[in-house]
Amino acid sequence: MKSRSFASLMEAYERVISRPNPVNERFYNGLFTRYENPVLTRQHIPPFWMYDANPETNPYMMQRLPVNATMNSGAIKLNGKYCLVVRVEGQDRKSFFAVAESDKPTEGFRFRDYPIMLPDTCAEETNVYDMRLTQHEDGWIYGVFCSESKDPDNSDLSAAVAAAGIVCTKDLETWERLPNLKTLRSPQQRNVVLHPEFVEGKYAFYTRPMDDFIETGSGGGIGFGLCEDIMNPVIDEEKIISARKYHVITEAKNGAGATPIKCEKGWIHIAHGVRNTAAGLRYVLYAFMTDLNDPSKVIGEPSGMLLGPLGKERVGDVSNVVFTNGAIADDDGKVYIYYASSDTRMHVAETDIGRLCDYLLNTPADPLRSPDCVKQRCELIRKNLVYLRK
Ligand code: M1P
Repeated sequence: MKSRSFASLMEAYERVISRPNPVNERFYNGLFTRYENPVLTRQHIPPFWMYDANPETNPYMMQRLPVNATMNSGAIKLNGKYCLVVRVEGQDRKSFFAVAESDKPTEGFRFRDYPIMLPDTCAEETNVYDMRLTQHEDGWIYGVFCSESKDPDNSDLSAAVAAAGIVCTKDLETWERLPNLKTLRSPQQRNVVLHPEFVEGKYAFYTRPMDDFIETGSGGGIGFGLCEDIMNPVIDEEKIISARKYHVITEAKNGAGATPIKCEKGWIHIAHGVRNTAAGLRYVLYAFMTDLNDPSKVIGEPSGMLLGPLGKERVGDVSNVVFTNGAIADDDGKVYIYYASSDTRMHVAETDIGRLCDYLLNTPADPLRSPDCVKQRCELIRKNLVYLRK
């Protein structure tokens, strides 16, 4: 094979970054727009993160530290830029965080020169991933992420413990580490999100109680808990606000996703739901709305999924998965939902507050049984036929 020059690798990388991302015109559901291309793939990784650029020490111009995936990203608009804190996974299976930013919400994302160096405060912490970013009313931007360690009490090599790590920043450049969140009644936590406002004068977290690393066990769904002091974050009571149920999209597990978006009608939550199939776990996005004054009270809960994997999105390292941990509500009312497909690459779906509110408040709830689903559909057909045959 012919070795390439580092300059040609840089040219190919620049072509990927500047590639336009047209709307996917074949897709329509009245709720959101999909785009043709992912917004981030491993091709968006700067070559100088992977290759040794010096041909004297790298005569074959070979990748020395390859990257496997760019996925589950926290999102925030900061100083006019659309910023993603991306979960970058090396080929060594370890994830780390890196900021990719763009002047446009749907294309042009470029990584900053260096990944984030998180303060390394715990020798047992082996992997970190899936950061949710919250611009809190206390003035700080918080990042809440999964901090994973080997389970010291289990001889099974794959047994792990998941906890919620917390960092804070003002600029996504300098990060301070806070103690991990303690939930007194749940041994493990993943998919924890900090609410952007104080509730009853306290910090409010969406949690996902789990008995085990993979299985949530008795963990009944997305929880909600208050904590007095973010510098010593402890939650003693978690109230389940979005429960798992038999034969719905959240049967196996669910988890909070993007930081809730505030609008006139309530708080918009975009989460993920998981069910089991003969082909393995299937992850989809779903949404619900909670009360403006009590973000733990659900006031809109449409039936089924908001967004599922489509076409090429279905295939990747962990196939049949879509996952979100970041959305940006823009000043003009548009909402960009950043989601990863199959634990491999990042996409964006575009919608707006008006559509999301209509979806959340006017889509019927899941009637939970097939006969009632048919009745629900027949009622829609009946109304339509009356209207159309007038
Ligand atoms: O592989 C799919 C997802 O699995 C986990 O989600 P959950 O905690 O709900 O099982 C996460 O590890 C996530 O990173 C991953 O995308």
